[in-house]
Formats: sequence, structure tokens, C-alpha cells
Amino acid sequence: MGATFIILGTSILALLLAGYFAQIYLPPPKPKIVGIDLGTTYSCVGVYHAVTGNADVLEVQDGHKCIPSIVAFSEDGIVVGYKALAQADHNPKNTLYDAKRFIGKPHTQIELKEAQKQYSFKLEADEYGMIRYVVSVNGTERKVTPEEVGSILLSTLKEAAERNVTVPVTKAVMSVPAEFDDLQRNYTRKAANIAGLEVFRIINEPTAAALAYGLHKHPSLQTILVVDLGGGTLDVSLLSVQGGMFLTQAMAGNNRLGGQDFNQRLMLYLLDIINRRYGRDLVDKEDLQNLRLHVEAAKLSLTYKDRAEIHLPLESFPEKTEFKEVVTRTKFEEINSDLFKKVLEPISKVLESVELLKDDVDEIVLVGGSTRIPKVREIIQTYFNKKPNTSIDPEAAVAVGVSIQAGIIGGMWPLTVSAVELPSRVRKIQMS
Ligand SMILES: *[C@@H]1O[C@H](CO)[C@@H](O)[C@H](O)[C@H]1NC(C)=O
Ligand SMILES: *[C@@H]1O[C@H](CO)[C@@H](O)[C@H](O)[C@H]1NC(C)=O
Ligand SMILES: *[C@@H]1O[C@H](CO)[C@@H](O)[C@H](O)[C@H]1NC(C)=O
Ligand SMILES: CC(=O)N[C@H]1CO[C@H](CO)[C@@H](O)[C@@H]1O
Repeated sequence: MGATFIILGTSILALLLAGYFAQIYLPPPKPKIVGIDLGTTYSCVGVYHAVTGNADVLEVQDGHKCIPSIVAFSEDGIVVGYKALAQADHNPKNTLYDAKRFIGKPHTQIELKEAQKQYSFKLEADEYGMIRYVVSVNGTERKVTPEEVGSILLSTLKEAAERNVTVPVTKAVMSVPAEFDDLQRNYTRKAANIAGLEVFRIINEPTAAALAYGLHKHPSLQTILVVDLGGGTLDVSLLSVQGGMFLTQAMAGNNRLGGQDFNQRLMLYLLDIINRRYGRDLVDKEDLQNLRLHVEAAKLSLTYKDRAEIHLPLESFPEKTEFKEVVTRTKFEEINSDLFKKVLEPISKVLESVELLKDDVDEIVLVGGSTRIPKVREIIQTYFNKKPNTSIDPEAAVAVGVSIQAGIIGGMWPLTVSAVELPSRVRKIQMS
């Protein structure tokens, strides 16, 4: 026994020393596996750097780190991300998005009809209820599966990673929503395979967010609440973590609450002012689109400023009326106050469903662009009487976490066991 221990001890020491000298004398190893967050609205790729100990989210397109999850079929070929977004207005029928909502998910005819109402592209279902987009380019019709759309996005991310690490990238760890079932996970894997990527592991997005904050390293049992408020959906997950083992305890959400709704409130507020000021409704499509862009910009700047000025010409009004209005943060919060409060509903629901109290939550992790809104943070902080974890850009947190997991699995992180997710059978509670 004793001898075995000694031999083991020496070999670990030798391993450590080898690692130590390797770090000093060898060039840093190339990341072997990339981390990919294939999101509903944005997609990102990251790598873990053993030397700096950081996970970097990589630049994908024209200085942008994450790209919109949009693929368009056009007369110029297939365009992706910001390029697809730029041509969307002129090619709405062939500009495809929301593939993550359809991937690996059978739809009934009624569900298909409901979904079709929301989109300007054409959808159909195959004999198993699997969704396909129907595009028509260069005079020919073509059917495109959600996993093909995913694979085109993944190819773009793969190429960006290859530009960065300057070696071929063929292996990935990916994140998916916690509520994805086996079929949705399999189709996500299929999308990666089409793009020439082998998926080493699929982890849940809330787990990835917790990993980004290093919460897997805490020695004792931790209860972590992950709040993900994006463009159109709110997802709340309660996780238990101990010794790198993650268990999803409860999930709740609202798939009709997010940044778009806050924009819509501001839009209606401004349209009302326009109506009262000029005595007529703004109905011109281009003016409305222009106002929408200004609303989004105003919302973003109200995150770090007290007031935002909206200033745009209304081309459809006599003599190109110059519309000017100052929106204060207080006003923005007032017109959205009922929506902001709704963020707490799924939070209290998950706590209730596992009979935990607010004080039982050790860490709160915020994910998704809309959690940058100061009032949203304040409401969550007041509810728990505890500061949420926000030091990582909430839009990159999942990508950072999935890249850390990729780094661990790729052996970039010696002597650290990778995070393991225990199978969980909890169902997500939908709020409305
Ligand atoms: C449409 O035709 C053009 C010209 O032949 C070609 O470059 C483009 O790739 C085609 N578009 C698609 C989506 O196949
Ligand atoms: C790779 O990405 C990192 C993080 O964005 C950046 O600092 C680095 O310069 C990139 N390297 C190359 C070769 O593009
Ligand atoms: C998913 O893929 C795995 C491995 O290929 C397979 O064992 C499993 O049956 C698949 N599940 C579903 C629901 O398709
Ligand atoms: C408010 C805050 O930053 N809380 C925690 C965030 O996560 C780290 C762990 O990485 C904790 O140490 C912080 O206290």
C-alpha cells in the first residue's frame, strides 16, 4: 500500500513539474476545443486560454463578437449574421431566424399555423412534424431545415475561431436551454456535425453562466439562481452545485417577456406624443422603422445615462417634420413598471416549487442583454436583499462558461475535473 502511494505521489509530482516546465519553456498550447453558445438571437464562440486563465469570446464579424442568429438566402448567395440582418428588410421571405425555436421539435398543424403568424418566411412541417423553412431564390424553391440554419451559423463561428487560433477547429462544447429534451439536443448535435464539428459535450445554459463566475469551484453546497432575460423571453433556473456537480432543481419562465416588450412600450409612448403634437398618426412604414431603431438606441443609452434624446425627421409628415423628444430613465421605468415587476413572478415560482426561501439562495447570476437595465437589477437586488453577480457581460456569460467547460475537457486546465450535470427531470413552469 505504502509503496503504491509513494509511486502515485511521485508520478503526480512529475506530472506537475512537467506541466510547470512546459508552461515556462513551451509555447502556449493551442485550445483544442471551442465553446459555442448557439443562441436564439445571438451566437458566440469562445476559447479558453491556459496561460491567461481567461475564456475569450472571439470576434466573428467586422469587430463584432457575437453575431445575430440569422441566415439569409439571397441572389448573392447565403449570408450570415450582421450581413443577413442588413438585407432583411429587402428579403424578408428568405431571411431565416429563430431556428432554435424549431430545432428538433415536432409541431402539430395547429402549432405550425400559430408559429407561421409570427414570421414573414414560410414554414412547413414534414411527416414527423419537423419544421422546414421554404425559401425561394433565383426562381427556385428550396427547403431548409432548422439544423441546416444552425450549421451555417456554426460554420461561421468555426471559421472565426480558426482565424483566431490558426489551427483547424473540429471539436466543440455547446450550450442549450435547460429545458431542451433529448431530441432537441440531438438535432443541435446534428447541426454541429453538418458544420464539421464534433460535440464533446452539451451543457445547460444556466450551468454555463454559473461556470463563467467560477461557482463550480466553491467547496460547499451552493444554491444558485440564474435569471436570463433576453430579447423576448425570461428564463429562471435554480441550480444546486457541489464539487463541480450541477443539479437543476427548478425552472420557470415567461416566453413573452423581454427587451422587445420594453421597446414596444416606449414606441407606443412616443407615437402618442407624435399624435398629440402634430394631430396625426404616424403610419408610414419607413418612418416607423426609423423610430423603432431610435427607440432601441434610446433604451440602450438609458442603461448608463439619465436621459436620452430622440431626434429624427419624419419623412412622411409635411416638410419633413423634425421630431425631438427627451426620454428620461424615470419615464422609461414608469411606462415599463408592470413589465419589470413580472420578472419576479417566475423567480418566486421556482423558490416556491422547491420550498426554499429567498435567503437560501447563495448567488444570483444575471444573463441576457435585458438584465443590463438598472431597474431590472434593482428589483432583483431588492427582492433578495443581495447583490447579483454581474461582473461578466450578461450577453457573453454563457459563451464564457461554455468555453471554460471546453477548456477543462480539452485538458487546458490540469487537475481540474470538468463540471458534471446530474440528470434532472424537472419541468419548466410557464408564466404569462
Ligand atoms: C443565386 O444566383 C447567383 C448567381 O448565379 C449565385 O451567386 C447565388 O449563390 C444564388 N443564390 C443562392 C442562395 O443559391
Ligand atoms: C484572438 O482573440 C483574442 C480575444 O478576442 C484577441 O485578443 C486575439 O488578438 C485574437 N488573436 C488573433 C490571432 O486574432
Ligand atoms: C439521441 O441520440 C442518442 C445517441 O445517438 C440516442 O441514443 C438517443 O436515442 C437519441 N434520442 C432521441 C430522443 O432521439
Ligand atoms: C456580488 C457578487 O459579485 N457576488 C459574487 C459573484 O461570484 C463570485 C464567485 O466567483 C463571488 O465571490 C461573489 O461574491
